[in-house]
Amino acid sequence: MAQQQARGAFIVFEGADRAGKSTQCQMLVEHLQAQGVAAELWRFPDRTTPIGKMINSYLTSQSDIDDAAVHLLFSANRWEKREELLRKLHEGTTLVVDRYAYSGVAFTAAKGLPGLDRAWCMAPDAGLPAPDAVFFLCLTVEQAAARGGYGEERYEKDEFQRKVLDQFHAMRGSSWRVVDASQSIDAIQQQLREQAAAVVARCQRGTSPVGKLWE
Ligand code: 2DT
Ligand code: MG
Repeated sequence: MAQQQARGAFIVFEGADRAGKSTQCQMLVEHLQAQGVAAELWRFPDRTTPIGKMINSYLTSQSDIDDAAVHLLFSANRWEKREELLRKLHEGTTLVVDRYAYSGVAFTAAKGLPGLDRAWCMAPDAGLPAPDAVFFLCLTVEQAAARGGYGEERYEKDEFQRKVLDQFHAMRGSSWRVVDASQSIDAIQQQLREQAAAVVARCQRGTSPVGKLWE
């Protein structure tokens, strides 16, 4: 059997808006770097690419795009980063990624549109690199609302967020670590660091090649 290469870990953060994903991602990356682990913070959508700019204009309601078409743009935004993502992992860099294909499926499927069911939503992401772990920051809509208002972007509404959460829960798989996001920032971070250390160590041993969605 061919010797597998040591590589970086691919860690995805998911969860509803206001669960603290961005704060926790940032803290985790800084912690890993301080430990001497090569690590980068990524996020999807990546609004800096030409496709990402179209997505940004949709999310900020500067443009309307057909629901199916915009779903494919979100997926294309991941595909266009695929090569760089794999290269970084194989160079040994751990990637901590704020949202990925699970958000893609959850947000479109939550619209409940005819023809755009979960299976349709999953199809365009099939074959993308699969994360080694998904950290799901779990917060109820009531707890999220108590943290103050949502922003101004499309999707940032209680009723819709509730449907998104239902979709996330329906997708939970074996690589998911569910973290209670109602705890203090430091308590959450402590748990994430322990979980991340195990995933990073496993990938450094070089025994687990990068998987593919939705296998
Ligand atoms: P933030 O930049 O605040 O995370 O908001 N979304 C995201 C989708 O609808 N499909 C996707 O594939 C992804 C990655 C979630 C981005 C918003 O875009 C939604 C919230
Ligand atoms: Mg947001």
